[in-house]
Amino acid sequence: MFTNCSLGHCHIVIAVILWSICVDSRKIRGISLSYKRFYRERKSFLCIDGSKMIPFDQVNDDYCDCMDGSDEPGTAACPNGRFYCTNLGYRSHYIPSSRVNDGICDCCDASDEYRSQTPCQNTCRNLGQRERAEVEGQTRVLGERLRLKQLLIEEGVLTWREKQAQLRDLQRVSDDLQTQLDDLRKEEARRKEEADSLREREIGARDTADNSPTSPYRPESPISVFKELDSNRDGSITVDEVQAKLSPVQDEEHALSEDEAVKSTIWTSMHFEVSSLIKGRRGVPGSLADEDPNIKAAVSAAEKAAADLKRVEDAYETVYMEIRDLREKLSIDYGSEREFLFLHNQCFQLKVYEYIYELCPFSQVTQKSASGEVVSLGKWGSWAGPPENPYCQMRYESGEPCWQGPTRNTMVMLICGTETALRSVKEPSKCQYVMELQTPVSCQPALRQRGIHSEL
Ligand code: MAN
Repeated sequence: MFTNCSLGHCHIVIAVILWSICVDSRKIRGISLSYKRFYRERKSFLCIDGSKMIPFDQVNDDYCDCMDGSDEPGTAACPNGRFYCTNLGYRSHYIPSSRVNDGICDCCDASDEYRSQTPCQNTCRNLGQRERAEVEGQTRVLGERLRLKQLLIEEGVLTWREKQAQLRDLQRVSDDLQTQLDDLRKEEARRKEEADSLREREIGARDTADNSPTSPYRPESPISVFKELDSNRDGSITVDEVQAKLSPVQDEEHALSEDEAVKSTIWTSMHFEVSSLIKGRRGVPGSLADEDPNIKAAVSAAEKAAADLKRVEDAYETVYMEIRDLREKLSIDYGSEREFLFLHNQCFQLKVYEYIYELCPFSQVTQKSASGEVVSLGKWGSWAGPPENPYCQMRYESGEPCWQGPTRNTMVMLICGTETALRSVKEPSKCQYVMELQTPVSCQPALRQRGIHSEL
């Protein structure tokens, strides 16, 4: 390079090169836009921590003056200095100043190797493009997962509403049946009453007929006849009493013989017995009264309504318990979304080595060995995530006791994914299991494109 030049000429060239290197290194490099204001060329420079004032030509002179290293952003002189890679087209970041001109390309815009022999290329554009494509892909996937999550939330809300509506319908049907049953029971009672009073009237009419003058020996009613015959009121009728009553005229010719008096007494008491039987029949279940087809129809209608009501009440109870169970398990009243409802009544399996693991959310976890033996790894316990997101972990507890160990427990971690599936099962310590259940309902709209910038 210097072969064709005179010595004086060479001196000038060398001086220019040295000066340009000096100026180059003094050029304020490695600072971000927001820090530029501290490095405006003036007579003096105030260290950014305010600890010291130095002449401005000591900035980037490869000698560390400020405690915070702020006077040497573009050199490796300060041990705590940091160099800002602007990296236009990609992500800006700081590197320790010690890496400046160390022969290794740290900044993708090559700004950290401004005086080294290493030929660094500016790769920021490519990196930025690649990362943007990646982020776009991830955003698309996340968008899809969030869309699925939304569908599951809607499905859950729908299921919940359906269950509530089912409960309301059952309540309504039960109320209607209760009213019907009440009416039928009233009708049954009315018909029985009617039948009873009809019988009363029949008996009354028969008694009147018995007492009529055309049948002098038929008493009006068994009790009154008895009373009349029992003249000494001792509660029994003797032949004498009957003879005295039925032959009032002291006429030997018409007086009853003893035999006639006995027959009459027997007849009276039989009449009394039969009448009492008829009277006692009133309202006795299984008695002749229930054979009345009118009453029988009313009884069976009421019985049918009672059976229907029982069926509906049982169904109501089942749905009511199911809702209560879901409400508690899913913590629906305490912030959980209904998206977890779709997990209810589903089971997920995964084979790991010789075991088939099965997770039935909100119910239980089991482990089936090759021999077919099924062991409980825990029953639904509670949500177990951290307070800020309790619904990202489930605890299943009190499974089968482990031989010479604790009872089996399982922790299920819910992770974001497109499909809902059991992704892994581990046993980090004996009989303590950890599962990963992947599902879109665990996706959060949190992934944000990290600060790629194309302008300063
Ligand atoms: C079975 C399985 C295992 C467990 C051992 C403990 O083999 O349940 O997961 O570690 O029992 O004895």
